[in-house]
Amino acid sequence: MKVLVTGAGGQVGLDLLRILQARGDEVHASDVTPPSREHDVPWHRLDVTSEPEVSALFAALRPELVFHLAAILSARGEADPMRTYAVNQGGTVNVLEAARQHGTRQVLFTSTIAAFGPPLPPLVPDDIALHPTTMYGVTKVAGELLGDYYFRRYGLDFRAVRFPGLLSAVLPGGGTSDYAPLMYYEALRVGHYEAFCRPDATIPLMYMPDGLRALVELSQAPRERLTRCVYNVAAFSPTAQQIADEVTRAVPGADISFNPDPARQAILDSWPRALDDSLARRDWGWRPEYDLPRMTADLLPKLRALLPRA
Ligand code: AKB
Repeated sequence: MKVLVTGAGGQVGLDLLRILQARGDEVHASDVTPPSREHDVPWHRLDVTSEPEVSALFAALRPELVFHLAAILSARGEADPMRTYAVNQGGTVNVLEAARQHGTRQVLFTSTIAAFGPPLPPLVPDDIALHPTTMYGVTKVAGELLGDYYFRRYGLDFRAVRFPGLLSAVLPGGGTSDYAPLMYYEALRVGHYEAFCRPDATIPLMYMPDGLRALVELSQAPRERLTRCVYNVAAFSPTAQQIADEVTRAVPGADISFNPDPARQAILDSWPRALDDSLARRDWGWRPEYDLPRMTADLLPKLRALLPRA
């Protein structure tokens, strides 16, 4: 199958390319910047905000399946809301319209816990009023609604997951959930990390292999089993202190401290503490494999291999 990944140079894209290649797809990567890591797939320079560029690439490739990952995350998005609007919202409508015009069968979209905002119950279901507090969240809600529109209006098979904060050996760029991966990364790299959140900050988190599996499994699910286009997916919801304890247990001598940044803490406070993913479990058999200790055991050796302690 011919697959196009937008935003392929980001935290999710680089790992997704390998999985798609391993299953034998003809994979095409695209991003506005050149790849930061070795790869052996065709790499297309693509600015998703440019409708002519997006349309030309779709016309040339005619991808059957598209993973649309290109986006600016929450913290970086607050530094430049207009650019975030252009990339996240303009980029998504350009991709959906090009998919419709050039015969793409399915578009997978990565939404987020940032789509939600207060007031929220302790366990947040799929269907609840959406009050995002960041431009990133606003544009992800719009992306969900646009995809749903293209599905109902044109029959484009649009599917999306609402991701928790993701952790992997690839560092994220510009997210508010970054305190979690940075605890591991900096503990190994320099032996200490000052987190920009409170110790009791609690949001849903997920280890990347589960996140990638969620994308691939949702893509493969028979459409007739799906009762919606957009699904919550969840794994674990530790407090920041629990992550710090886990890191200091696994990296003896590491010092994790807290110095909350009011703006980023306010974003974290506006997000769900835990997600109800029962509809994903029921409709397409979603199950996470990693909790916090299992993730730590798998992630640390991978980070150690990349990062000899300074
Ligand atoms: C962010 O922090 O902006 C992202 C997200 C939770 O979607 N990692």
